[in-house]
Amino acid sequence: MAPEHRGEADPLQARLAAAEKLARRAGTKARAFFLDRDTLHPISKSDSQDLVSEADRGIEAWLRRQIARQFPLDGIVGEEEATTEGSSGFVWVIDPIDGTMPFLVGQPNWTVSIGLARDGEPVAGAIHAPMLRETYTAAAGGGARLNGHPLAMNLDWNVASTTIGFGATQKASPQEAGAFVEALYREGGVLFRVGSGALMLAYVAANRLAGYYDPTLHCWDCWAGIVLIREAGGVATFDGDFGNPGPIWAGNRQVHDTLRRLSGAAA
Ligand code: 2AM
Ligand code: CA
Repeated sequence: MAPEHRGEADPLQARLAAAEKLARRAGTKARAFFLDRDTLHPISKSDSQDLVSEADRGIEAWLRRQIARQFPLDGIVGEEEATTEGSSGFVWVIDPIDGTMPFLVGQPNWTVSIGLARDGEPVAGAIHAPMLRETYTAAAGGGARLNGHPLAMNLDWNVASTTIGFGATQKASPQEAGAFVEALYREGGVLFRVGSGALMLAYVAANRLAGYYDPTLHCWDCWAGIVLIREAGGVATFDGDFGNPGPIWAGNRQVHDTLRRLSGAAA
């Protein structure tokens, strides 16, 4: 065990437990902002639908303080602030509100997403949807859970079995987004979208969607969800990294491979 983890019974389990607790507490704070959202002052970041408010900023700052206090040697990558470098090998990958747009317009489909990397690999995650009263958790080798109940993905489904999540934003190429939707419908698929990539990944893990594709997702939107998918028996490939957004494909092996083909990705 690395010297910085000596004294921790199980460094990963300790962090998963903390991530779940922090996601719930952050969710309670976010819910209070949500119920009073008319008092917020959102501003746009990269485009008119890419928004941030004092709720996102305040909750990320609070999460960073809690993580730094409990795990001072860990790094932190988050949506609203610059990266904190660490030395433990663990990096927290956090989105205080995934789905700022649905949050601001009063939809319930937003989440707090807290993922963990160890030596660059996704190893744990907690996704909390306060308005849906759902908490998804997973740690490498420990399975995935929804409100404590184990999740196991349907391994027989194909893209025509039930709906497919698709998360293109204004950062996506209109031509490629259109071509993917056409290809999906030709294959017998039907499209689903809510404003939280983390929630759509959690829905795949919970067999509420057959798969998910997003051409330009950030690591904080998908890090926790990747662990959920893999621990529920599925496959997730993310071609971005901590510094750059990238495409993500998720589903059982068959659905994952079909979504890659339909999106024009190499096999
Ligand atoms: P965010 O709310 O944390 O910025 C899914 O494609 C991702 O895009 C989400 O995880 C969400 O991240 C962002 N998103 C959701 N709805 C959006 C919209 N209407 N415009 C731009 N980005 C959106
Ligand atoms: Ca966000």
